[in-house]
Amino acid sequence: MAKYDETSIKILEGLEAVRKRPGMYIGSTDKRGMHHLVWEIVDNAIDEVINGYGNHIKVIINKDGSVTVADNGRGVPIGMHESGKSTPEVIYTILHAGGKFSEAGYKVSGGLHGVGASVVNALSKEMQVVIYRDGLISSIEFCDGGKVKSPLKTVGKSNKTGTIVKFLPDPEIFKNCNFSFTTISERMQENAFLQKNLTVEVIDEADKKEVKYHYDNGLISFVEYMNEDKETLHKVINFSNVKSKIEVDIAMQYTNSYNESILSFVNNVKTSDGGTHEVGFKTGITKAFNDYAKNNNLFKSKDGTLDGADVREGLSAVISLKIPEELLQFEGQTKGKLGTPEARSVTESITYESLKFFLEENKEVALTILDKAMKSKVAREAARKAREDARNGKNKSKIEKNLSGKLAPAQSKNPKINELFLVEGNSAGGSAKGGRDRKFQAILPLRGKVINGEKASMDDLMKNEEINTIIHTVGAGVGQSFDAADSNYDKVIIMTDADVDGAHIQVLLLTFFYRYMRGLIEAGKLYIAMPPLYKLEAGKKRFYAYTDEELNELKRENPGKVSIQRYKGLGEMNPEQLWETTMNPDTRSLIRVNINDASLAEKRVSVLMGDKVEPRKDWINENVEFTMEDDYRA
Ligand code: 28F
Repeated sequence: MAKYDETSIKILEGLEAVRKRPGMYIGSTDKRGMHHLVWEIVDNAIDEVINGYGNHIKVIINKDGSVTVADNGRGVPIGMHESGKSTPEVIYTILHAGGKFSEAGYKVSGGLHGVGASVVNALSKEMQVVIYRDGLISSIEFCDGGKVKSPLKTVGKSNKTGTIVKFLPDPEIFKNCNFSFTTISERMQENAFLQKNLTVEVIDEADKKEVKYHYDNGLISFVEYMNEDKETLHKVINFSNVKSKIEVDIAMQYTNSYNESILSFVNNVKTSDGGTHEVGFKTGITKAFNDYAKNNNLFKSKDGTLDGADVREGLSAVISLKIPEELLQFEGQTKGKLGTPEARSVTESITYESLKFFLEENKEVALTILDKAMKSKVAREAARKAREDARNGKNKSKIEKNLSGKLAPAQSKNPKINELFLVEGNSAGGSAKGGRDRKFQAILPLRGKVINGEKASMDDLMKNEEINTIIHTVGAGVGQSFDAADSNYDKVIIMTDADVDGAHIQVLLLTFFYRYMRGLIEAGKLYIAMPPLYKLEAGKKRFYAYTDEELNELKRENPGKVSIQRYKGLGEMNPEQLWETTMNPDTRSLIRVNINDASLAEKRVSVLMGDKVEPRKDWINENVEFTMEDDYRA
């Protein structure tokens, strides 16, 4: 490795630019953007570990809203830079001082992140960096978006090495945000899965919560974790190999569920949109299983083949590649898709060869998986036929009759403005029909509990009346044929009671949308309505509170005699009240359902929907927030 060179730091732009347009650097200034600050700092610590320095990373959410990240790597160099400033000052105040990760001979990690620590500083009210290195403890402090408050100075002596960064996001930039222990610990756990020697700790000082992750079995543990609440068909299959300088490590396991869940990483950075490595993996497993089936006469007809989708039913897999910098290529707007062409052929051949060998050695496992794949093939062919029948007008009148009884359609036929409310229960449906603006709002009351999306197969789902009605009302197809552009509605809004049952129905519906109409979520068209929890009347004035805090505030603002009603269900509101509080675009709040992390959503969905009761109970009590990230006021 080349010696790092402090002159290699490039000085490109001032921190002002970052403060002017934060979105350009961290995506957004909501909760997600604020967490991005943590990832930037954590990624630097991870890089140090990937390079073989240090094995422990700690993240602390402090009581004052700041975050501390610490590693036990080499410590940021503390010498002087040619500019007359200390190296840490340069690194933390000059944008793209990330010469660090390339010219400095410091091996690149992901190549995806790395807009760097200076961006975090630019967007922080306070930042402190403490460095353990060269027998010294050195500290530098910044404030107000990267102004030096106290230059680098020695504050003590120590034989330890490492870097500690503490920062407080600027409240003027991140409004009403706070750090989430769950979000941070989930991401850190992922890091621990990918880096066998790493121990991570996450501590929430405010809520007194603490977790520690360390996995000796890496990807195997990752897949076991993904399938924790599912019924698995065999032990995790794990293989790895290196070809053309590309290192491939894969773990995979089938469950009795109907869903596939493939996660991929390149140099420890998640490739959310897949890319050439995923394509190669899929081709590799399809070939390996087809070969095996053919060679063992498992096909009924001579020209039988299994589709990729059949071979992936019930599959959970993690693909991790290490690619040298010169071969790295990312695509897509968020650079979450691997473009490197070699990654495709390398992953395909490693997968094919390793799996072929495995199947030959493990006949029982091979037959179990193939039996499932064959069943999938039969079911999918049946579903395809049913869809074709529907397209050709068969059964059409039946569907329309079904719809006409339940759906209260909007007068407008404009998919750019129309809204569809999915309403729990018939009585609430009645209020919603009475209260809505019929010009653009349609109401679909749902009876009973919607079918469980995790356990049901596509076939079962299509037979369920509630689900069928939703599919036909939205009118944009389902599963692989779903296209959000065909949706009859700009917003599909789930409206349930604000109680545990309501939360459960929400989750069932979310599961269904997540599995079978994911495009609707990705297009930002799925919402959750927020009915008020309380009505407070003071004299002639009437107020609504959506949280307990709001209620307390209202009580403070209206001293004296007040009457408070707690709404147990939507049905308790009359149509006018429901309109005013929950449906009127001028006064309501909606939560936009936002799945930014399929793996975690997947995990949550299976915790909730899987066979085991305990995790489900805990989840409902703790996480009514689910995958809803931003509070979107429409
Ligand atoms: C809590 C966050 O940021 N850890 C880091 C290092 C180590 C080196 C380094 C970082 C040198 C010249 C830029 C040390 N010794 N944790 C962290 N640990 N950065 S950030 O180098 C930065 C470059 O320009 C390091 C030798 N080489 C590199």
